[in-house]
Amino acid sequence: MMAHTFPAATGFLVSAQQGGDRAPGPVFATRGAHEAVAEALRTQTLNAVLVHSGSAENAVARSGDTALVLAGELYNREDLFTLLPAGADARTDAQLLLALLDVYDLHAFRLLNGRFAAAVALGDRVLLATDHAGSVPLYTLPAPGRVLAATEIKALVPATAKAPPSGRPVAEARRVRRVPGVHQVPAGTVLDIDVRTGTAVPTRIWTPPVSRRILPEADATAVVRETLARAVRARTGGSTPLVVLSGGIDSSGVAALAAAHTHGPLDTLSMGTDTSDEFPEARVVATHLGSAHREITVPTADLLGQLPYAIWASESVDADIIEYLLPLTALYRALDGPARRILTGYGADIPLAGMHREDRLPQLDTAVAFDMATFDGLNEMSPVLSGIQGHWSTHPYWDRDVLDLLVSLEAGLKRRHGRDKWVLREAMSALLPRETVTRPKLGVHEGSGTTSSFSLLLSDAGVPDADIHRAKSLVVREIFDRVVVEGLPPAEVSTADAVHQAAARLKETE
Ligand code: IOT
Ligand code: MG
Repeated sequence: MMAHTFPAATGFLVSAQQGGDRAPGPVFATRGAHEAVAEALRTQTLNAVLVHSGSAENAVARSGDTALVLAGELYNREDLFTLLPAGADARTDAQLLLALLDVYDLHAFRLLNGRFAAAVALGDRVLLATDHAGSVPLYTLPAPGRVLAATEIKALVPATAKAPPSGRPVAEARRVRRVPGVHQVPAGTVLDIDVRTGTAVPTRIWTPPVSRRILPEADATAVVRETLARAVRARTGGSTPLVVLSGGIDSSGVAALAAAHTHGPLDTLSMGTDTSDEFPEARVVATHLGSAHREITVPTADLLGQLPYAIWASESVDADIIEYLLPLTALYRALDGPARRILTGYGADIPLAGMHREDRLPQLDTAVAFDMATFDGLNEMSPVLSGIQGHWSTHPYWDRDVLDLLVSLEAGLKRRHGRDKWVLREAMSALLPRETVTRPKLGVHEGSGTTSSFSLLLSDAGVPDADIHRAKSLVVREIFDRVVVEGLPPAEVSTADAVHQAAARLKETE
């Protein structure tokens, strides 16, 4: 049961070297034990440090001249098994992937529905890949003779200081701010790297649907309910999960479906601040489902002080995304006690255009297409957010099948009968109270007062209203440079200092 409760590993640093055997000594924000492994292949050695919570050996697989490490987990194991010869040894997700690589080579990644990052040493090649959504971020520094890769930028920074940019450019990959030579492995892409030259060739293994499906109302709601139920079940594991619950339709839908697969009451948790909360709305759902419900109130001053933790964990430099992630970071940090498997409703608004409060169909589809073209690199789904407290989070709406389905539904099913996210609301209507099903969207950054409190902090520092958004970006980048690039512990970095620096910088450029 333990093995099914947590992935075998939740992060890694790997170094694939021709002939080498130097074990790297990394830092991670993800909490967990570290285990070093080394696999000597014919022409290269794969050294890795795994972050894990007890079963690191299950995150490594080796056969012949191939070795791999996997952080995270797969959700379509049963389907994948049917592709393997009878009796194949595929007890762990890492072994399953190894067996599939043997049959399909890098195209194995086209088959996977999961939340993972993987590094494979195979002959003279290194394959690096994440899941379709890049939901476990992966970074690389490929150089002739040595390829480095890690699930956190900060684990690669020491290597860039010692060996300045001998790294090779990576086609189609985003560079990391102020960390020379390091690139983020693009979502839905396998990088096939020649370890002798450091040259990377990308292959797309997933792309968001660009066409739209036409379905009768009843068929659309049935398929949404079934597909989401399967995604929730695959993520529920062997023990009672915890659902982070705002009382909106997204997280309430996940909670209702999780409750159906859980023996005994589900655990739910809501956060609020002293300025704002959604406690009454979440309580309605908790009562309806009979969950063991908890509320956490974070003082607003404390919340903004945790900005360095949100940026340290997510390694994101997008100020809007950080506003969504900050209240969740505060929630996870306040969740002490044993490590939990956490389900969220994060990401539902992207394929359903829930953030846009848009009732015109062309604009709605434009918003969906834009958001699906721009999510990569924002790291909003990163497991490190909860990983800093040792928890494992997973997001059923970004299950590959759920996402493919929701994106592809024609816009009129998303906005219908005067209601946003109609198809989801209707799909969940039998499982939830009427008031939850019809409740209007309130973003976590709004419900917790994060956006307004952050704005106020900047106005108080003398930033004019028109510059607030720019100032937020400056604050986020300033903190990123401290906690990611320079590697300072977040506890030693002050939001207030970053705010004053941003205000001063804006004055200079006036
Ligand atoms: P929102 O949808 O409000 O929250 C995301 C998830 O965080 C919820 O489903 C819930 O599981 C958890 N959550 C939110 N508020 C609370 C709370 N008070 N207590 C406990 N858990 C809570 C932003 C947003 O509105 O979040 N995220 C959007 C859009 C992302 C935009 N990104 C992009 N365009 N690339 C989303 O789709 O989730
Ligand atoms: Mg939501």
